[in-house]
Amino acid sequence: MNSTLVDIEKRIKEIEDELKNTKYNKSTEKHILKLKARLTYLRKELEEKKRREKKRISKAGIKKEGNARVTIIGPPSVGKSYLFNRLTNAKSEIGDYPFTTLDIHPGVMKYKNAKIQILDTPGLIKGASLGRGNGREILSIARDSDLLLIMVDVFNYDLDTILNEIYNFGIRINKKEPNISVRKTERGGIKIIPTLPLSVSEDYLKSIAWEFGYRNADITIREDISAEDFMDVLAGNRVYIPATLAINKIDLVDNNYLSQLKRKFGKWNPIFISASHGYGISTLREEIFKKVGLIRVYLKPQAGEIDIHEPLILRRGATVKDICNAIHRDFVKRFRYAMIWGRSVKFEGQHVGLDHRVEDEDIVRLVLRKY
Ligand SMILES: Nc1nc2c(ncn2[C@@H]2O[C@H](COP(=O)(O)OP(=O)(O)OP(=O)(O)O)[C@@H](O)[C@H]2O)c(=O)[nH]1
Ligand SMILES: [Mg+2]
Repeated sequence: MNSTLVDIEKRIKEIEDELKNTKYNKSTEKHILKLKARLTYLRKELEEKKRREKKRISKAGIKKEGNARVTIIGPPSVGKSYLFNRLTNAKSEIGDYPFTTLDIHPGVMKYKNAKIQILDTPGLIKGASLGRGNGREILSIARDSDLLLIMVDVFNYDLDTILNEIYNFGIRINKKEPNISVRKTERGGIKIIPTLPLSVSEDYLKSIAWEFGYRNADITIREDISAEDFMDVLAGNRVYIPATLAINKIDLVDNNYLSQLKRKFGKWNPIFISASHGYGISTLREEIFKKVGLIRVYLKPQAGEIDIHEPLILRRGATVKDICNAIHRDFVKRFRYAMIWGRSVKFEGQHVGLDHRVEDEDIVRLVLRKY
């Protein structure tokens, strides 16, 4: 680690400490916000420095496979590998000691015609986002996933540490990207242009933008946001990913204990499982399928029945063009129009073009030129 990295980390630590020791009230509000903005800025700088340095560090470099990618992430020994072995065709070592898994392992879960890549990762520990325990490799691969499967167990459920590390690495879970656009300008200072009333004052937002180095910019804000949301947008390297919480080893506790956990983690809608006994696994598979954002489209051949057993699996937001490409390279060239029955159209059998977006369970018939 070079000295600048250490420097930045030291400054981050100092600001974090100051934040911890500053009581929140009207008179400190502004100062706190400034500290937070600086913190975000420093974290971003740290991030970039580390990224540049990363070339040195071995990359996990795991090829994507299938229709979507899910990363299992959680503290050591909660049963990630046990679950991974159950969900996929692959094998990962299981052990009753922490850090049994040292590398990231890929496997594939087949479900409802979809192939979903699942990644088993080493236990995530405090400081992971700064590189402890292969943390950056784990979080890098998590950033590049369609879903995070956050896993804890009935005794080891320090979710806050995991969430903190995820957050500090620029991953925002179960949240949409804030609807803000930033346009740098030549002059005129920082202009905040809200399209609706905001709960954060414009002056605050301006001072944050200033901290981030903006001097002239038009910033359009199209929804009510928090100061954090705003910083995320200015920082610019955030990813927004859905997450599901699984709580493992329920075979070890009684119903009373489980009810307490349910209350504690209620807002997460966790899935309670036992990887070793198999409880809750089918619910979890279904949840994964739903949350990774896949849709099923049934193709209607020119003549004959729809093959409802064999849907085509696509990503949410896919268009007719994607369907063509998924079937045959030539189909886009030969495409005349498509007919659709289902949620994406106003009336049954509607004719649409290549850019039309399909929805889950649409029935699609492609009408093509002869060659
Ligand atoms: N009772 C019970 N034990 C489990 C369950 N799932 C896993 N275990 C045990 O928990 C221990 C850890 O399991 P692993 O799958 O290796 O845990 P891990 O999260 O992959 O651990 P690391 O790779 O070290 O991070 C092993 O002794 C497993 O047999 C479960 O559902 N119930
Ligand atoms: Mg493991």
